[in-house]
Amino acid sequence: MHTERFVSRLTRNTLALILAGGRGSRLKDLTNWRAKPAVPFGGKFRIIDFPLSNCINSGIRRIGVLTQYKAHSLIQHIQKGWGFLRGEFGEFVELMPAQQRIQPSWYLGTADAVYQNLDIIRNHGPDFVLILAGDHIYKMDYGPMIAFHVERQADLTVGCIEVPVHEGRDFGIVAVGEGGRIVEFQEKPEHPKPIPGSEELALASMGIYVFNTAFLIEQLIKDADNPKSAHDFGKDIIPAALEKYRVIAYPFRDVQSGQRGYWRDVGTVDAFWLANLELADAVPDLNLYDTAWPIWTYQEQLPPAKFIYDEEDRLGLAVNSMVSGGCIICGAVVRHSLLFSNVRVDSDASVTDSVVLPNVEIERGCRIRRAVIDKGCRLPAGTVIGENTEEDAKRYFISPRGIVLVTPEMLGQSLHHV
Ligand code: ADQ
Ligand code: ADP
Repeated sequence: MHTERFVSRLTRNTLALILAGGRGSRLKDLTNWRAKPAVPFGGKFRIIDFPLSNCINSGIRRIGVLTQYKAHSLIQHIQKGWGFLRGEFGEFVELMPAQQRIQPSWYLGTADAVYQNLDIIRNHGPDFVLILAGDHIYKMDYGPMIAFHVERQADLTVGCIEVPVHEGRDFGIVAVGEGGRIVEFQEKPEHPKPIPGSEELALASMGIYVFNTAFLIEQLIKDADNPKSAHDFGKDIIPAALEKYRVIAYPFRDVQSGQRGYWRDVGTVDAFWLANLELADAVPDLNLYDTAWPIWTYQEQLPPAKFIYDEEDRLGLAVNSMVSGGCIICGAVVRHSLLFSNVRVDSDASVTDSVVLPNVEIERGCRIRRAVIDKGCRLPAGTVIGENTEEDAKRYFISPRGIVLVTPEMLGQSLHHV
């Protein structure tokens, strides 16, 4: 067991870099105007709040966020919500936009995104660099992972999790040899190899890496000179390092239970819908009420949610649902749904199995089922969604699972009408 003091010395000497530049195109129109890490999640958070909170809760207070694609609302969120760290104690959340610092291009792959910030990394002078993706939902204490990295005398440690083998195609798949050493790494293989002895599972890279700083710098410089490289950690840097260096797999465990932890890529409309709705379960796998591992965010100061009768004495209520601040439900029924901030649901409307992002107005008599409604939509009185797929398909995006995604543009509405 590592002592707390040992771990805190390591986390203090770590710089976290959150890769937040990807579009997340499988989220379809939800990422037309914002980067995937900025997509709202869980009623009042955005996806990036999870890795950021993990850093803070792990005692890592030096954090760079690397942005690129449609970064406006991401930058705004971080500036408004994450400025509470104390610069005078060497703490910061710093934005690192793709800015053509070294070469006249935007970021190529993920390794290039880090390479282009090498001078900033050098200036901060950390012993370790922790590289994270900005687009996963999970709670993880990075301290034990960095301690593991040091104890195993690794050059690079890769956070790993078991996934069903048929999902392995979406990940970097790892084969582990003696002492946890990674002996094979295949980025998104056509035929993922199962873990020996368990045909159903494969070991996947979570895209979480601990590097010794000097080693990282050396590898990035070497990679930048390689014209054949896609400049990506999964495709290039890790496979190239396996033979000569100590690259170790770290098994991810839940902060509370010590079991295989909750870790979700909410990268598709279906996964996004499901992960949000699961939060409304009686005992969800992801506990947002855990005071030992709080998820921080920026939130507007809003009045409490309000549930009222309408003028005809119809009940306004929500069950098996989460309802955020600023919502008003008047004479309408919300079932098994998640309402983000400032959602209005008017008389005689019903919302079922749906995820409703902030500032949405659902007018009189609407019936909404199995839908994701994007920020700022106004659903005119009597709108019916989720009952007739053919009708819906003419205007909206329908996911493979039949979830209807509705954005202001699909409704022919301008963006900031609320
Ligand atoms: P992918 O899921 O394909 O694979 P990738 O597209 O490389 O992930 O993006 C990783 C992170 O970097 C995301 O948070 C994304 O937003 C961000 N990002 C992508 N391009 C960027 C750029 N040019 N600049 C800044 N940020 C950028 C990776 C690994 C796999 C691993 C999975 C785990 O390559 O091996 O299994 O993550 O999800
Ligand atoms: P979020 O929903 O992530 O909070 P916003 O609604 O503020 O973000 O939009 C993100 C960014 O994209 C903003 O700069 C916004 O002005 C821009 N944007 C969003 N939708 C459109 C659109 N339909 N046309 C042009 N710009 C848009």
